Amino acid sequence: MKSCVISGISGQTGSYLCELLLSKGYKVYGIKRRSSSINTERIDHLFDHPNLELVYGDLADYSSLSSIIGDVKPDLFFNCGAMSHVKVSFGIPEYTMDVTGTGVIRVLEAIRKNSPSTRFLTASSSEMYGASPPPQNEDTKFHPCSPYAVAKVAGYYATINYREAYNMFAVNSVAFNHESPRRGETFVTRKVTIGATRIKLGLQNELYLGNLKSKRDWSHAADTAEAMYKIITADSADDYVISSGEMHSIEEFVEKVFSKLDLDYKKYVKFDPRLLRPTEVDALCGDSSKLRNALGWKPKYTFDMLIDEMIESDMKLATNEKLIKDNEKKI
Ligand code: GDR
Repeated sequence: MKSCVISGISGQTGSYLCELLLSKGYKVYGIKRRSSSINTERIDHLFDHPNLELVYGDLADYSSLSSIIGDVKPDLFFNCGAMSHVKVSFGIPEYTMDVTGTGVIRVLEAIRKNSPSTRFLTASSSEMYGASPPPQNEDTKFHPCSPYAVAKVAGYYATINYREAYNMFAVNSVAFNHESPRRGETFVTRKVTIGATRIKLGLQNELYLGNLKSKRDWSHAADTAEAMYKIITADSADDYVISSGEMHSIEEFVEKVFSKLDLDYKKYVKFDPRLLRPTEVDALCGDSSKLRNALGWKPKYTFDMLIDEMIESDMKLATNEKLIKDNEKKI
């Protein structure tokens, strides 16, 4: 049976990859960080799956990675783990470099020493382009604008270096923003769909946001996971951009979500300067023609389908919350 290891399996993209790899008949080993709180809700529905096993490990701890890779000798390794919040990385730059940057080197080293035929893919990021204007593709110059992006650039080049130095199958997927109902609650899209649905049901009156002028290229994380699988199983090792090719401002996203709920966002959205970043990435729009032409990838979701799915899911959560609150009042 083919096997794979996924770091960051409890995160958004890791959870979609886990479903995808299980559906393709892989034995999936998910790396879970030791924590006193439970944080596996995105994969809890797969808990009883006979081909899923969670193992303890940490991108900051070489020995755990080395023993997992040495024991499993997987066919594929997906590195989705990271300290992935751009704004947070300004507050903890050194930790971000350790986990998001050096973490890639730890996995590569563990593979080189214990299982050199394992194919490795790391989730690189459109944040690496930073201040380079759109459209961005595999040839665009990097100009990282945050400690997170700097760490991702380090991981990107480390991956290419291991490919060239040791002839390992080590590749980068350079994903632009990817969202879904499983998106972390502090990223802007999910913050907006949670806030707007709660406002619709009278559970909150205001939503505080930062810069609404920046522009992003948003895909669905399930489409991104499909692309990552195509990249790691391609005939030859290469790096690919994953993107929808559409660019929208944060304000457009906000306006669309609120108007789908028959709300005027201007009445509810407030500005909080604490949410601004010391350096902002103004505009990202990916050109993924290399991936589409060479590997036949095509996203299943449109921008509107993505938003509709996120609203529907958060509306269910808000409705449950309201029911509980209304019942509490009756008791
Ligand atoms: P990003 O995603 O930084 O692009 O990185 P995020 O959703 O955090 O920000 C997108 C844009 O929205 C603006 N913004 C806000 N952002 C957040 N989080 N919270 C707010 O209240 C808010 N108000 C406005 C931001 O300034 C920014 O311009 C994501 C992460 O998932 C990375 O890990 C990944 O590599 C890239 O996408 C591709």
